[in-house]
Amino acid sequence: MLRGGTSRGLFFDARDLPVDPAERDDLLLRLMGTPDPRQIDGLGGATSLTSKVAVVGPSEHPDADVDYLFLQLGVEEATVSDRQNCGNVLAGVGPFAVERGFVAAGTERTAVRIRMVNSGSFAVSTFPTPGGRVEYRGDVSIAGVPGTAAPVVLDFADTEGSATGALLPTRNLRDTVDGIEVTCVDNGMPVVLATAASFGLTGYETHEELAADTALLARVDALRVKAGALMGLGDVTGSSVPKTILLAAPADGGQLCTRSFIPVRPHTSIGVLAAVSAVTGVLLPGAVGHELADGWPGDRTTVDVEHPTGHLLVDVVVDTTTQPPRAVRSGVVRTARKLFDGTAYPRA
Ligand code: NQM
Repeated sequence: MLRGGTSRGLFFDARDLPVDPAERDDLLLRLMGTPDPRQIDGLGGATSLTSKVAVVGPSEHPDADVDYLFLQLGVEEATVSDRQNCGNVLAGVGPFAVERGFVAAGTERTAVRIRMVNSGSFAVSTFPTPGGRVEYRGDVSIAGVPGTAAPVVLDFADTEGSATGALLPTRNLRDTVDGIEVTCVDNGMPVVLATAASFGLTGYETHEELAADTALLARVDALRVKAGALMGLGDVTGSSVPKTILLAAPADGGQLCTRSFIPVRPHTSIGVLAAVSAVTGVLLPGAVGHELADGWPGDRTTVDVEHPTGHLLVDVVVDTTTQPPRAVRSGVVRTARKLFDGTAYPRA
């Protein structure tokens, strides 16, 4: 069990799990304690951010050392979904690959090339391994995690169209859904961008205020179900994607203020690839929220994204000279920590 960024997950050697996906999913649900709002009889933490699974094994792809399949388990619903990536759990994959001997550690740091099986895209994870052992201790702090830890630097390539096949899955820079102007983007995570103002919000509401606003959550869900169909995702009722992200001008020294919904409950911070996708959208002239990028420094690619519990710095490069625009690269710094290594016992 590792914390990866602001998520926590169970990490498996792919060879230890049943090959049949239905059998695998049944086992994972029983290990996690799903379905149950408290997951009292399993290892889940009673939120979607702590009901995550990484299935990791050596890769046969020439450009990757390991394959990483991400699975999102439900909490109250007995669901297991491979429809989305998770850039937070990804932070634990490199260290886990070294711990399990899938990759030989360097003497100072190790770079692990990871194929994200969910989307067929690639990430390189670089982290300290002094003396050939993973060092989790360090002085980097990330919003939403107490204390400090060693940095895990994640670089992404080929994330555009991760779940939908296109950076702009509706083929439009803007669509109108339920009378609200949206931009739908998929650069690692399919997201629906709208301004907080279009929902009658400031964008600076706390997580608790948003979570208590059941009428708002119903509107967010209705919007994303319609947008999901426009994005070619079919009927996304009950599916973990797309996510909705509401945008506002920065209010805390950052460059973009966000409130995201995963997919309906508000996030306490923001997903890594969700933030990459949001920034990608805002960088596109004509997209919803692009006016917020007016004052962004032209010579820097690092964007400081505000969220309910702090800031996330993401690096995004988009080529807007082509039609349609192309995502070039993106990156983020996370931390990870091994929490527990042992034998888990599934509910019968
Ligand atoms: O967008 C939450 C998270 C995520 C996903 C979610 C993520 C990402 O914060 O890359 O990390 O979207 O359910 O872990």
